[in-house]
Amino acid sequence: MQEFEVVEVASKAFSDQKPGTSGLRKKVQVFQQEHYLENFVQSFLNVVLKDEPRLIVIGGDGRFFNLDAIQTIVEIAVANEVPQLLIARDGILSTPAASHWIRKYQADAGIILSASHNPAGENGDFGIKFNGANGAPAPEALTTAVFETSKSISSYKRAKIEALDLTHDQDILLNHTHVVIRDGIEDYVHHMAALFDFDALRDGFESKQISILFDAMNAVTGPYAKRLFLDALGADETSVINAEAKADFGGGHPDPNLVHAAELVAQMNTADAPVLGAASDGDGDRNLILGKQQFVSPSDSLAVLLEHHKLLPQFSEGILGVARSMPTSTAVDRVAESLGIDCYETPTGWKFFGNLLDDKRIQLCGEESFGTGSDHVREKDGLWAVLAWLTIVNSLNKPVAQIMSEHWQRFGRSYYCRYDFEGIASDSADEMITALTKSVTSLADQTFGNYQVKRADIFEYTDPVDASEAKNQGVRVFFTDGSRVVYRLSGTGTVGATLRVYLEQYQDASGDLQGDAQVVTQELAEVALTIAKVNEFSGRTTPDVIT
Ligand code: G16
Repeated sequence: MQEFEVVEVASKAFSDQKPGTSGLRKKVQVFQQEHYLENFVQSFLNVVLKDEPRLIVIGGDGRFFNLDAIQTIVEIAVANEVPQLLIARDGILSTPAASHWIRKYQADAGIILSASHNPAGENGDFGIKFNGANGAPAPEALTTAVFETSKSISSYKRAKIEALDLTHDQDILLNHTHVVIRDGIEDYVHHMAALFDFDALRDGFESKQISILFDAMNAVTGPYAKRLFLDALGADETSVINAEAKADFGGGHPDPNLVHAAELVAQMNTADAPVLGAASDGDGDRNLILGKQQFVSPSDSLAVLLEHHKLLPQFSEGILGVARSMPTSTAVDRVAESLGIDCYETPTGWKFFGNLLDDKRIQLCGEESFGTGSDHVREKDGLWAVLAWLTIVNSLNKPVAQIMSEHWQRFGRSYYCRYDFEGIASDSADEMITALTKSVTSLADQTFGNYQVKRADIFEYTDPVDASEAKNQGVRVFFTDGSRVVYRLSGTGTVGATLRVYLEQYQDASGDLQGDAQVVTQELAEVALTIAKVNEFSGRTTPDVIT
């Protein structure tokens, strides 16, 4: 057994360790400051050690600083005598795979190193998030307690151990801590095999009824996708592109949307495109679904999964309820209504689905931000969503475009777009939202072009399971024709503020269902920018990204 010393290191508290929508995200250089990561991890342990955790899962999306951070976390956890650490081989563990590990091995918590889809590399972003014993992102009560602790922490404990070799599976005993290093991919693949009918999918690939082009965007899902689609399902070798998980994500921006997955989009617009195109993000929880010359918006994807849920083996006995985040379009609400099941509307952030899933009120949920998932883990799961779509396409034996068109014929279509204004000065963005919030009561009945405001409000949420409350979760403006605009500031950026403007315009089945969403929502967008005085406050007239 390795001999080592445990030291108490004096440090000074940082004031900026408040987690956002999904953990603490900062520039790599911020995390590289002396004591920065150490303080945050010790603050977390100070909070959770009270419950005497037995096992903590550790892994990340492989981005720059991942391995250094894991070493630091292990040194602090060993010094704090955490009994067992389960660490992913090579540090590679997608966010949904981490959630699965926590649940499968009944861990008490997980530490996931990721800034999701944010760019990586020496000058990129880094992030750390904590998950609870149910595998879900830590609830606000826990992240607030960690933040409060971080504001006054003055020291942390550190074990002076040798650098761990994470390149192969092994068990190491370090004083009171049993360190277990295992492949973070295998269990996840087995879990998927238990949820889906792999024989049917293999037959589908073999007979060429289905085919796929999956873009791993040089991020964490590369090795997972190869084992799933190529090894387990027999898809053609060329089916997975950008499959090497690189520390800088190949210099790209692994956000699976029409802008950043341009290579995939171009290939799916060719005549010989496969049946399904898909991509995932940095840490494997987001997904993009495309058919041949057909984009499926995340909101529509959720609605279609609910419409055809009986084709998915895990839902063969039905679904009791679904949930979507508030800015996500109401497409899924209409399907839920037709099925006579509950549909919950939660604030942005996967953590708000955790209680609903645990309480078995919902089995399926999703967000406009390219997140889809089910009760099989407590995170959104990009590859699960892709397998669900493959299953539906294989069972129906119809092109994605036809599946969408039939869905809209039945339920009507929510034309949907999101405008992102990035890097706005934080003060200006706050002033804009404050002014908008104040105007909420006076907006009703005002007319802007062809749009008349019906009502406006500030979204608030009371969790139906534990009655916890979330206030100020975005400004909503509803119009008399059923359209809706939502405004909120992103909680995941690292530079200035990002304003998100979400646009939804409903068209029933009697009208044109095949329009271009950006064109159809154009006037609504102009109205939205006028109402919020976006130009006045930010100097911006056009968004940086439209998805
Ligand atoms: C995170 C959360 C999601 C949320 C998204 C949007 O995603 O896990 O639940 O919808 O942020 O965040 P925002 O609009 O505040 O930037 P991810 O994939 O970045 O972890």
